Amino acid sequence: MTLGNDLRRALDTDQLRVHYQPVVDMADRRIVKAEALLRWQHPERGAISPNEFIPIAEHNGMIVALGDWVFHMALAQAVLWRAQRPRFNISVNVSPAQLYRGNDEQCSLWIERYAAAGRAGHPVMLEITEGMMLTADEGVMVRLNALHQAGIQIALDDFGTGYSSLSYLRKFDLDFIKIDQSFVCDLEHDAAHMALCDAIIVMAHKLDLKVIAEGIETPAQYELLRRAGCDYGQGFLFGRAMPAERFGKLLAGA
Ligand code: G
Ligand code: G
Ligand code: MN
Ligand code: NA
Repeated sequence: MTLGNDLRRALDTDQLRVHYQPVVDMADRRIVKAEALLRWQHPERGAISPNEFIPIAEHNGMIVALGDWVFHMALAQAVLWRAQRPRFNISVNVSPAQLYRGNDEQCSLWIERYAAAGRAGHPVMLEITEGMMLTADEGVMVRLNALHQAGIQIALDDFGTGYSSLSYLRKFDLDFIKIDQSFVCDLEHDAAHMALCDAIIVMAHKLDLKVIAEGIETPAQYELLRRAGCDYGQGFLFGRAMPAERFGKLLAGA
């Protein structure tokens, strides 16, 4: 049995879960967003990282069904949580393969469901990576722009790690950039990384984009980024990705 075949069955047999990692407002550390992250509990092999199974899903086409499922789950969850926390939203990672030719139907469906869920206030947004855009064709751009025009916000993930980070800021209609965790992890010891974060935040704001810093693990990193004007933060300091039930309790208590 290959992992690819197992993955086809995983979705139908309840082995997959969507976990949620908190994203806080840097001003007061209140949870205002979450990132949806897939988890797979394989019956024999135990937990398998998305780093391992997402590429397989992209290769065998499963990514379309998987991605659709995550979008659906995140949207439903966001609508629920917005009842207790207005403006709360959830970001969903998107693979380029989901936006290739032939997937217009999926895009239309997302837009429809999104509109039905009440798009005012943006219950979900999409995360795309710079890496993903390397392989993007014209159709991918067209579909992304259609989603954006329907009110679905877009974040550029892993910012700073790609080939041509800056050119993407011109090519797409974006709302957020997410500073990659590799720039954040040693912020308090590395003046160059601090300078890069400072510059990214200033530039983003001039372009009317909000900034989410990823991988914040220490109070010092939080404080430095807060003072630099970073809008939102994500990382183990605020919480790891967790099951929906636990996230709901955290929201209710915080
Ligand atoms: O949560 P973790 O650090 O293990 O995630 C590893 C990688 O898997 C991250 O780069 C993340 O973006 C990716 N990933 C997690 N869930 C999804 C998903 O639903 N769709 C896609 N395309 N990637 C995902
Ligand atoms: O590639 P993407 O940014 O979508 O993936 C996010 C990944 O980063 C997830 O796998 C998540 O588990 C991981 N992550 C989130 N916060 C932290 C953190 O504070 N430190 C580290 N090392 N990893 C983190
Ligand atoms: Mn992401
Ligand atoms: Na990232």
